[in-house]
Amino acid sequence: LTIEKLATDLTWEMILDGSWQSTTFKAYNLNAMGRPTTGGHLHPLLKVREEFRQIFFEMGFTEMPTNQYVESSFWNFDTLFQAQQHPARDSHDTFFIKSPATTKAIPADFMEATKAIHETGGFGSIGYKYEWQEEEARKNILRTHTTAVSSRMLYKLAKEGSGKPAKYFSIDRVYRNETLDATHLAEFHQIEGLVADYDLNLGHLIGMLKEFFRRLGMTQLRFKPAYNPYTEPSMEVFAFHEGLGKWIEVGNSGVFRPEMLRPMGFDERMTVIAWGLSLERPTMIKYGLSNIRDLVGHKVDLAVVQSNPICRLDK
Ligand code: FB9
Repeated sequence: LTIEKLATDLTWEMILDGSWQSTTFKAYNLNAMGRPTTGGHLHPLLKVREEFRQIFFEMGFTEMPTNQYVESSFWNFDTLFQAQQHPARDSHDTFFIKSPATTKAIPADFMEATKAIHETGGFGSIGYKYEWQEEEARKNILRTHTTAVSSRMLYKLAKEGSGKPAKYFSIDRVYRNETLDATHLAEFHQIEGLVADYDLNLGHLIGMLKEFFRRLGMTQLRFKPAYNPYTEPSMEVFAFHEGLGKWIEVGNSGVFRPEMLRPMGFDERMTVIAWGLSLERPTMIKYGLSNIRDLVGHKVDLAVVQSNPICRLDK
């Protein structure tokens, strides 16, 4: 007739004084639901990045090593045949590193070949006809595009001299000293793909873009002539987005110039097609975000990160 409070825990005191022997313990309820485990949650950007990585892997691409945010102007601009007077190289557009302000590690022979292609041209090019400055090339910056990594990988491929084709991709952070607004921050993730092989042309690039964006669920593409310092011809890529019911810009593309490839040591038959887009734009569209501060930064609602659905880009 008495209600005895049953013990739920075996304590060290009970073991010490032997009271566990006379204590009645509550029976285990093995059907009780366990406490919900709160695991980690992938950020939307990382979910979308994984989708893009899988698409590239399925298409036979190899991921480039992008874990170097600080880059020299040499690899970020000069090897891409981007003139030293180009406005994008100004501090209004690029973050320069105070310390170490310059790099020592530039391959001497490649620097000479890059200097020559800028100053006097070569391989059929007339160059830019200006006095190329080594100290300008040695300035350290936060990379403004992952094309700097593509340049390093292509130089390595040229040095191997195998003439083997290659398909590389990168998805990582890049930095531009730009005016911030609802859809632009000074840091974003660039996605870049490139194919190196003999005698590639715009038709190959268009075909590659159609296959890539088809895997993103976008089958209607349009191409508009554009300009990049390092690709000729270049195209802006537009796609009809079924969900939004309108045409949207989905990236930029082109054929790397001989002035970039020949100084690396490639023979004239080796051609490289490439394209780029951002990670933030598709992520914001996918998750219905209009302000990039709802996606990255200190104002992000972590409950959204924990609750938002998995990402399937082609469904
Ligand atoms: O990502 C962009 N748009 C986009 C991409 C995918 C997408 O997916 C759908 C939902 C499923 C939707 C939209 N853009 C490129 C286009 C615009 O957003 C543009 O206004 C902003 N661009 C950025 C530039 O920012 C300064 C996006 C970013 C961009 C642009 C060009 C490149 C990379 C990123 C490039 C390149 C390139 C060119 C030639 C050779 C190698 C690389």
